[in-house]
Amino acid sequence: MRRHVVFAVATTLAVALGAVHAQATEAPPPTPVRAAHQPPPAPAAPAAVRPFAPARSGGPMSWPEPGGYDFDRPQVVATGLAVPWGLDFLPDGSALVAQRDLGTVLRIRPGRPPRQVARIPGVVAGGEAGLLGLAVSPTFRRDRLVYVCFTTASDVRVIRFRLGRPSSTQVILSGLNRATAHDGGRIAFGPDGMLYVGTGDALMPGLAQDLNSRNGKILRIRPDGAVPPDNPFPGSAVYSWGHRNVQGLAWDHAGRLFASELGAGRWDEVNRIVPGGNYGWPVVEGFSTDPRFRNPVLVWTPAEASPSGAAFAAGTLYVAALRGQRLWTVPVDDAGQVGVPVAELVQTYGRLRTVELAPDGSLWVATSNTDGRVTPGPDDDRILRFPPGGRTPQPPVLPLR
Ligand SMILES: [Ca+2]
Repeated sequence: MRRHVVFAVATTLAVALGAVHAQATEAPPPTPVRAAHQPPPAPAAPAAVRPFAPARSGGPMSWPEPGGYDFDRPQVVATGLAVPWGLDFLPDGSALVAQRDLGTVLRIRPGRPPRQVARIPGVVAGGEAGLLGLAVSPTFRRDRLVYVCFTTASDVRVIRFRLGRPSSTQVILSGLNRATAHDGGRIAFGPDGMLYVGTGDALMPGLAQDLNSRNGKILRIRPDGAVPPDNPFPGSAVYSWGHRNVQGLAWDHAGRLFASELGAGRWDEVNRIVPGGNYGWPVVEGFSTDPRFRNPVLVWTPAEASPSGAAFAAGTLYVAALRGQRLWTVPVDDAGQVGVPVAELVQTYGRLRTVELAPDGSLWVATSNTDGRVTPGPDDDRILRFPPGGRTPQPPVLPLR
């Protein structure tokens, strides 16, 4: 019963915040919303949210404190980037970042200018398409492999290449439908060593409910592209289905996968992914009582979220919001239940595309103000580094071109 109450507050709050910001779009930027310091809003959750309240016995819930980072004091580690999208780290702590429209990969080291280390052949950008996700091999020290997901003229695909060997490209996954929007594109290695790929419906919503299509899915493949024998649908890369446009993948400390996806206009979602789960799109968006579909653990309105990248650190799920222009922080307890989300960086750096946890415990956030949706500022796009809490912040680094 306690669980019911906590969840109702969380969803009500998300809904209430959305209403506030929808009305405030022409107003000056609001101050950051720190929901944990506010009383729960009075309005009841809308009917669409009510059905999801899993009965659960047990004692009082204790939520880890969200945050752990000083969001007022970032290090700017790169400026002047062109639509940074996928971002991952090399063992030395430097980052590789994919530039969507240019099809290039940059290496970013705090205090040094970004350096181009690869140009991906065959990238055809346009709209939301282009060079999207990037993941460094978990065994990079041994194989030096980097994985990227992108749109060509005819499909969405994943290739891998050896860093410093541009001619070494190898196709891992190909043939997914591409479109000018809804291309998914986030890729990440799970704690099981498998590569997960968030895909979109490519503007063909029905594909999400078609198990013979890899669009509108989360895919799970081996690092060489083969289908693992323990996938939920034998012989298929499909891990979960019924998705609209998955751009965020993150695992908690217990190995549970959380995925963010952009809604069509009513509800953006964070889902806790189980193998074989059907998450409803396009039959339902947000919550439903249809037993065929799994409900999200959290919804936001597109105005307050439009979520892209996601990351986990110290009991908190971080979600980068594009249209919402904020970093959502979501406490997740040991049982995998989500608490009340707290918004950070609200309209501070503009649209946020990507958030990733660095090997040194810092949180890196990439903006997305050059993606054609807003007028970029003089330093856009930027990559920001937030040191872990409790540590002395490093001296600020001069913005680099
Ligand atoms: Ca859904």
